[in-house]
Amino acid sequence: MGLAYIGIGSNLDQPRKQVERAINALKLLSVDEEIKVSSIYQSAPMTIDSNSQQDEYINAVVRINSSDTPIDLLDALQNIENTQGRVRTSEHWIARTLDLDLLLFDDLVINLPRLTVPHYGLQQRNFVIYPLFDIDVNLILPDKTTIKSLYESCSADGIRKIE
Ligand code: A4P
Ligand code: MG
Repeated sequence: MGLAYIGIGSNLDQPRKQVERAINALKLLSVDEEIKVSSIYQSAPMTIDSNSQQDEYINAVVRINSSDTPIDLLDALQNIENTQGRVRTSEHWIARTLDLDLLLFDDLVINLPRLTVPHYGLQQRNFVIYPLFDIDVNLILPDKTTIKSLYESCSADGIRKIE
């Protein structure tokens, strides 16, 4: 059994509703339905091509109690993405109905072809750091970085709490 932190992002096809559906689906993955949900944020799209026109994202983080292995959990997350109409292409960072990232799983460090934990962008993205801080102000990453230090040093550019 482990505590899994899952980042939710959507910027297509009614993003706020997509996030709500995802939260409900994640509840069903948790062994005890005792899940923690962060505030909901709106954030400027981080894109590869700065000329690309994408809508703002809705972002949140959920913490569940999982009895799955990390790879089984990743499969379950991808099933939820597919159920919510995620179209997968070889292109990264394109607009999507739903993106679920496994940010942390207890204090595990995982480097598999399909799965890197902690998620590689965690320490650089305010739309991940803010909601993680909402869920647990005392969170410590596997490399001993505290979420509090990331929260205090990260920029608030482009992000606002909407709920
Ligand atoms: N993968 C490896 N590690 C993980 C993990 N910890 N969690 C693999 C989830 N997946 C993981 O992901 C590509 C592959 O990563 C998966 O097949 C899985 O095996 P994907 O979701 O198909 O593609 P992607 O999301 O386009 O690529 P990537 O590099 O994962 O992008 P990110 O980091 O997810 O960023 N701007 C704002 N404001 N808010 C956002 O939420 N999100 C993104 C996507 C871009 N811009 C954004 C936001
Ligand atoms: Mg992703």
